[in-house]
Amino acid sequence: MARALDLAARGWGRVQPNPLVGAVVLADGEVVGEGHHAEFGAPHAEAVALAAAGSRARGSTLVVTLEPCAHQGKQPPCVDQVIAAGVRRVVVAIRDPNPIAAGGGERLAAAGIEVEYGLLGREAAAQNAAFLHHARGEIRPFVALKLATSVDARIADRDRRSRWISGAEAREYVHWLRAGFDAIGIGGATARHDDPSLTVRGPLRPRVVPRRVVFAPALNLRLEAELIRSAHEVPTAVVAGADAFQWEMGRALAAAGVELIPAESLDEALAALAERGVGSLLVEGGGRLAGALLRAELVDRLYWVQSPIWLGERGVPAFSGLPSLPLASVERWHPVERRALGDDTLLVLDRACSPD
Ligand code: AOF
Ligand code: ZN
Repeated sequence: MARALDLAARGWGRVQPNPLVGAVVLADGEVVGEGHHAEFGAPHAEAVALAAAGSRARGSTLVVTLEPCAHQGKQPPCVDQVIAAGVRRVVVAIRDPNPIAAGGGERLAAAGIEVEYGLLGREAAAQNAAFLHHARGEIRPFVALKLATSVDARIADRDRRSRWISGAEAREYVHWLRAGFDAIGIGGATARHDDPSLTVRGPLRPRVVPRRVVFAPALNLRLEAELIRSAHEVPTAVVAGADAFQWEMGRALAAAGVELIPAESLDEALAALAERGVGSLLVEGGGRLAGALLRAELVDRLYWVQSPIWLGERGVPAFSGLPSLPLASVERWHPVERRALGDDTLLVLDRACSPD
């Protein structure tokens, strides 16, 4: 199953809003076929793995990260292919919560196939967090915060300089990460100070280029900013109060090709993004936007890259404006990944505990 999860991850940036799925066919203790869902609308992982196994799939065990589908969608139902291939046993990490596709396990069992659920279920749920978020009926986008900080959780030095807090591996990781999100967000102050381009510049080409979203309630932006200057090439939106767009700056942004999204609150902003097809949003700072999203309980996941430096008390805090609750009543988040990125450390935390 660990191998199937690794295979599934290869679909990152290419399959959303569909799930990441990986599958392995085992016969006589040996891997005889592997597959993953590689492209939105393309063959499902199980079909790819079974095709690779060929006749060796007869009597085999199919290990798959998501319950095989029972529906005719852009692809035929996987359960029919599993049954036709003569698979004896199917090991599933998580059930398919998509009501249209669900019920595959029961169909397999009815055909006399042994079905087990839950192996590495937590890991599989974490891998498909955005897909599961929407399957639960959530309308707003899946929201992740990505922050690169010092050991003392500062996102910039005392002069607000933040470039190169983290090292090359971490920056490469961020480009990979961006490719799997529908939108990349930042706050207005960060757009002004850092002038980032928020594009995907790694080896992984996303199927759909993530749109860039600047949350700038006061519309305090510079037209010369990289994000604005390139708005005709890379989709870019600015979220602000409806009144702000009446000003000169609103007209100038529209003329620069920026989409204006009126919203009076973060809730409204996320609803407006969802209406525009944004299912997942990666927010890359700054501290005020991060703090506001956390306060409003709108963050589902935190990608935290910590670098071995200290920026001190005058450095810019990663999360500003959070209430100081007594220890007994603070919410505990759940680590879903910890790993080294060069000298930096990646910690991924989920707010909700994924189901087993
Ligand atoms: C995938 N890839 O490997 C598996 C999926 O429209 P379709 O035919 O691509 O079906 C999409 C649904 O099929 C998806 O929401 C999920 O419930 C189920 N399984 N989907 O994209 C796969 N196994
Ligand atoms: Zn399928």
